[in-house]
Amino acid sequence: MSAESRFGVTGLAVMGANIARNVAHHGIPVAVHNRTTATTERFMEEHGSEGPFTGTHSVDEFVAALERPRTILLMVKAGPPVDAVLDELAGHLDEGDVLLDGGNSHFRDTQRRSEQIESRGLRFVGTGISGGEEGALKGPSIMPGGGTEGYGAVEEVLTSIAAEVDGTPCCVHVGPDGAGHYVKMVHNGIEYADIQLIAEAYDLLRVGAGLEVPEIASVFEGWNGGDLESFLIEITATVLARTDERTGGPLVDVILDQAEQKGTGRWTAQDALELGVPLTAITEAVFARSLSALRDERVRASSELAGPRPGEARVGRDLVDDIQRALYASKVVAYAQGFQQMAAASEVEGWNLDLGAMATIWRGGCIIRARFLDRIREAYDADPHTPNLLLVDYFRDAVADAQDSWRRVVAHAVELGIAVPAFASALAYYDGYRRERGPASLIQAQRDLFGAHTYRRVDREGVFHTLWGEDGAEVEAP
Ligand code: NBP
Repeated sequence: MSAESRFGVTGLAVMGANIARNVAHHGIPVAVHNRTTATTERFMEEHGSEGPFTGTHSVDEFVAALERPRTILLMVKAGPPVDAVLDELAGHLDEGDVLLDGGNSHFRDTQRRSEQIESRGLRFVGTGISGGEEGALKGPSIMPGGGTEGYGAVEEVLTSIAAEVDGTPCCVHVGPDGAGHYVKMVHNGIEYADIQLIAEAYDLLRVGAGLEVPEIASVFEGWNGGDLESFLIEITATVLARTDERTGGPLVDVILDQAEQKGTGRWTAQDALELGVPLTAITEAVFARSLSALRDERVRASSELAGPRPGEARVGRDLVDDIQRALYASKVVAYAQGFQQMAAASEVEGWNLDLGAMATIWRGGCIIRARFLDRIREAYDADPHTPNLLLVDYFRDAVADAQDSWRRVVAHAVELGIAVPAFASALAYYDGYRRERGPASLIQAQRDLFGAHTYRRVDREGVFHTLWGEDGAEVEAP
């Protein structure tokens, strides 16, 4: 077999197959491979005529089909399969060849693999890819990490297959080793929060404002024409407008209310705990999915636990407008928290992440593409060290305008017994963040009393401990 393919893809399940097709649709010769050869044969039968593909049936054949330096994208199941495939391929490659992992790998695994692969003279590009099945085929948002030389070898292919917004490809070299997969992880975490906030808004519109499902679909369609314009708001309108053929009612009403998760939201929350970043909205979204999964318990609790006594629900446009503003303000908080987490990780890992560039490459191809990502990019262009997006004029003013509505919605939800964990925690974060002095002084005092953990004072330097049980004297701790 002659080495005529510029790019290789191994792993031809839905994501890998669509990325390989995307590459070929751009006229780039691509060699394809899959552990189970029948899958490769099926791929070639179905798509072989779409572009310059070479179907291969063994790792030897696959590697031989590639120009040097070889560039190979792995799109196999995250976890041990990635290590198995990397190990097998590395034994067939030459110095300077580049391996990309495009799956949802944990960034710590990517850091470990970078070291292992690079120590064998190869290059490793841990790459976050967002956009699902359709994005993979038509243009995803791509977040490559790893060293600059490895990225340099694949930049042309990656930027040509990425989504494009205003002539800018949604692909940028994010930073060293695991940075690409880290940013993809936070992206997914933000997606969890965004989806949860929309679910809460829907619940409020339905149970709180008393709207019918088709009316709610129209509300979301209207919201998509304004500041909330985004892929997720758009698809919410589409989903709510869909009728179930069997029952004739809204399809959403016959779908089981148990949300599943694959783990990237949980990883984001876990890492926020490690970093000490207050990532409340994403974490609440993860817990809300966990709660939804306890269906049997919820069904029992619904008949045994008392809720508020039915009062007068405030029906009408006022509440709908309030919910729109509350959703927007809560989204700003969720995004501000996610960007703060990336900034914190960048600092700890020494990645030097360009946060404005992250907002730029999420504008197209991916699930959280939204109008206001342009505003986030502008904020970081103006000040790359912005400590929190809530402090940027545009978002500060938008949240200030929305806050009365936001408070009414959360209060109303509490009165009506509608659970709005993400709306409420986003508001609690906002209120906590804007407090010059909060109640943590009491926590510090308690910790000092029961564990002699010491405290600092507002009026003097140093670390202090109070002899609580004795004479009450304060002593300076060493
Ligand atoms: P899957 O995650 O379902 O993985 C299936 C592929 O892995 C098949 O090609 C399979 O080969 C291969 N594989 C497995 Br399983 N074990 C292997 C092993 N030990 N050695 C070699 N190959 C092995 O595929 P997917 O749904 O296309 O997702 C691929 C990656 O992309 C995953 O990491 C996933 O999390 C990520 N993903 C991203 C998005 C997104 O929006 N970005 C969406 C969906 C998935 P076989 O055919 O021989 O079994």
